[in-house]
Amino acid sequence: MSNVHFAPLADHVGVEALNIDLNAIDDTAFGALRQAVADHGVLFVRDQQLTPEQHIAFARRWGGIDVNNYFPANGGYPEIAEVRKSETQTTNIGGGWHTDHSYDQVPAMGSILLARETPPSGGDTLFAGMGAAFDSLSDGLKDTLRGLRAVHSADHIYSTGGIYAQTDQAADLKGHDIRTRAVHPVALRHPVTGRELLYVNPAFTLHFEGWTREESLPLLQYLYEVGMRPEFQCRVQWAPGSLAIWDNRSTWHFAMNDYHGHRRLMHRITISGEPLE
Ligand SMILES: O=C(O)CCC(=O)C(=O)O
Ligand SMILES: [Fe+2]
Repeated sequence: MSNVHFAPLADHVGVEALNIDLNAIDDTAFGALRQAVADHGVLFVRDQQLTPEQHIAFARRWGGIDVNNYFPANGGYPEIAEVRKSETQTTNIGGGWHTDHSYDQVPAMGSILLARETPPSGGDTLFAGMGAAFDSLSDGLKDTLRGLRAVHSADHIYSTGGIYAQTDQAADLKGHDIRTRAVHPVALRHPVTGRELLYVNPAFTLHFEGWTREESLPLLQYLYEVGMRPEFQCRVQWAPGSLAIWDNRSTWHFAMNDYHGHRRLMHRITISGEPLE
């Protein structure tokens, strides 16, 4: 039995591991953390003292590392992406509901985000549980979704003509010429728990396969409204040394942008996933 203690963050998503030192956990405790992420979608831990090397070593326990193509790398550590906003910037990264890397053929399993500098207040991150969102749908709609696949891309976000190019994050981001397209099931079975999940997201999903965007939007908008219901969410409040690990298949997240005039710096390592079909 593992002696890691957990406290839920909300009814349907999120759990916090208490009194734990990620530099000193044995394989049993690590197994409990892995199970917690599978079961709750996001695991939150406070007060960690991790150097960049220790952050990378911890990430490698979870699996391979996917280097993000768009975010600036942290100095000497290509595995670590910087998610940052300065005192003078007004746009943040991740300030809309999304799941990371759904535009990849094999989307990342998850991300490990470590807070380095946080504003005096604000800058929380919201997470939403896509298992609970799927469960809440009618049997008829669930059956329809089981027969659908959706097309995902990041081009409208990160390319030269994309959303960030118009903002004060443009100079920090890279990969403007990369083109992405992936097709994934809309009702996904979680590879570990087998739980059914709603796998479309407002940022990267373009349309249902074989449907036009115009035909897809009404149903997508409905699914997004369900996914955004406050009852399926939890909220994480960061301080330097806080760390979150989330599962991109079973959760969405949203970085609040309510701290203008202050710096916020997060270090993110993205963990490789497995094919979704
Ligand atoms: O900064 C945050 O809280 C989250 C940003 C984000 O979307 C990400 O790191 O994937
Ligand atoms: Fe994100």
